[in-house]
Amino acid sequence: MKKALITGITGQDGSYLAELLLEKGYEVHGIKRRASSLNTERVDHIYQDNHEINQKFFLHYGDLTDSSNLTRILKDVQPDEVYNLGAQSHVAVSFECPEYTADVDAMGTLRLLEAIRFLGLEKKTKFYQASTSELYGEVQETPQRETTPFHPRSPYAVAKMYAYWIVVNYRESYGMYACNGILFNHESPRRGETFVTRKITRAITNISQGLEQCLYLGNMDALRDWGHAKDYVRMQWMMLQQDVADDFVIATGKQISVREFVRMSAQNVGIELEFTGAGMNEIATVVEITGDKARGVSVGDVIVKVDTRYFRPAEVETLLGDPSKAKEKLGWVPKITVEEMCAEMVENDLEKAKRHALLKAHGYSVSVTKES
Ligand code: NDP
Ligand code: GDR
Repeated sequence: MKKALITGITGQDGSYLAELLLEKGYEVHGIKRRASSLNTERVDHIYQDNHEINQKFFLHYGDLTDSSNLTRILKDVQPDEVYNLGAQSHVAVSFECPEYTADVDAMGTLRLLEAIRFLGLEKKTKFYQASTSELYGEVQETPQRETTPFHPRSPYAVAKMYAYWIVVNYRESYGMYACNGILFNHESPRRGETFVTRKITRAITNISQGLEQCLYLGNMDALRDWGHAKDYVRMQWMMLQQDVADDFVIATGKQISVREFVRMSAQNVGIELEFTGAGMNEIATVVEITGDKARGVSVGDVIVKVDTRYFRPAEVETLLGDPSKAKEKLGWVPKITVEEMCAEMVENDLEKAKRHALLKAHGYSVSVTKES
């Protein structure tokens, strides 16, 4: 039975990857951080405690900033595969916490690689690094492929650039099976609430139920190549099943703007929006309502506005990936379109919003977190 160790198992990708590996018969170990409140919601459905027989799923307390902890976990687990998904993964937050982001995202990767080497596991343990399209930043070529030069535009992207190159370096220096998946944005109902797609689907569904009045966004012109996390974790596993380690771009090859994602989300609850104004003054007004999903809004309501607080000191305006290499060499193609993914996210958030609205209607106090 193969053993895998996943950092960031409590995150979006970590939870989908853990499910996939358990299905494939792996023993799955994950590193979770100590938090003052429970942070395992995304993996609670696959959690097994140590009283169960044939336990296949294990969680270890740990942190990418703690070398001794990482070394001890690797020594105990002796994994065949390590998936380094743990990170301070929010680009805007990295401008607020640049040093911490570098420590976790850049140094954390080095700590893991060094621990593998220190324990003499470099010929046994295969290593996957969660690299990112943010490396391309100020894009030098469209679409972006494995050979496109990097120009990172945030402390997050700069930290991930170090991680990318240290992975390549350990592969070249020590013959480690270590590879980078250069993943473009991928989302799901499990996406963190402060990333733009989930922020939009939560707010639109809350607004549709009368729980919120207005969604405030930053740069709605930003263009992204959005895929589904389930498709992307399949590729993370595939990358570690090859004879020779290599780096791959993982993307859909299509892009839409943040504005289009708002429009699409609203349409999924029967709201037709008209966008007027530009830049800081852009707004979206409800011009038509169909069906019975959006009971909390009326025609004429302004439900989207711009708040400059969400603008970033340096923006990545456009990202579009070319996944040809992954298709040709690994036979990987994404199965879920952005339209299908958006519909799934809206459906999931609409269920939650309806439950909240029902509780509110029966006199229970409901707090809807809006800050993101
Ligand atoms: P999430 O933000 O959902 O998950 C990040 C995970 O890292 C969480 O489990 C988090 O723990 C954990 N983590 C954060 N800080 C530390 C730390 N100091 N030590 C150990 N673990 C830590 O990210 P995603 O699942 O979306 O992304 C997975 C990886 O892929 C990340 O590295 C991200 O940068 C990268 N990536 C993501 C893309 C995307 O579009 N989703 C695209 C390209 C790359 P906790 O739950 O406690 O916060
Ligand atoms: P990104 O994702 O920065 O691409 O990083 P995010 O969803 O945060 O932003 C995408 C684009 O939307 C614009 N935007 C807003 N973003 C947020 N979060 N909140 C807003 O209110 C808002 N308004 C507009 C942003 O400016 C940006 O252009 C994600 C993360 O998962 C990284 O870890 C990963 O490496 C990259 O994707 C690929």
